[in-house]
Amino acid sequence: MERVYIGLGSNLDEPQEQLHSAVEALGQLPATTVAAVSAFYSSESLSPGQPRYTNAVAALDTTLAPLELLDGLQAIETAQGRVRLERWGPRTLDLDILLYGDQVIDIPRLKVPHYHMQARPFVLYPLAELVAEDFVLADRRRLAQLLADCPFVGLERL
Ligand code: PH2
Ligand code: MG
Ligand code: MG
Repeated sequence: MERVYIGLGSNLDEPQEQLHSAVEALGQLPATTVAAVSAFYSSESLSPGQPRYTNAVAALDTTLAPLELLDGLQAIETAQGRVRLERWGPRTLDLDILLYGDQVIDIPRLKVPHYHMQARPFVLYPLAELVAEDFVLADRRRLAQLLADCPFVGLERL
């Protein structure tokens, strides 16, 4: 059994509803339970000219292997109308594996810890709600240090 943290994001078609539906779908993945979900946060898109995002982080306990979990997440994205047109395009649902236990994974389909998560307030602040103060990421970075380097700017807790 591994503790896994998933980043959820949406900026199309009622983002808050998309996130609620996604949490329910995560709980229906085989061999997986949802242990906790953070508050939802609203922020500007990193890509200029796109609608605002709603983001959250969910903690899962699962015995799915990393790529089995990734397949499950991509099936949920597709079921909720995700269309992959352009990189970083607007999306109904984005589900990213942020952390998978204490594993570091670097294969073409999957990089864990998730690239860029250390600099994204809409990932770090919801994650911080779900873990202890002295939490250390799989690649040994301390969450407290990442938070100190990533101000709570432009983030609105919903
Ligand atoms: N995801 C992106 C691009 N830009 N901006 C915000 N605020 N939140 C996101 O989740 C996000 C983004 C691509 O994954
Ligand atoms: Mg993403
Ligand atoms: Mg993604």
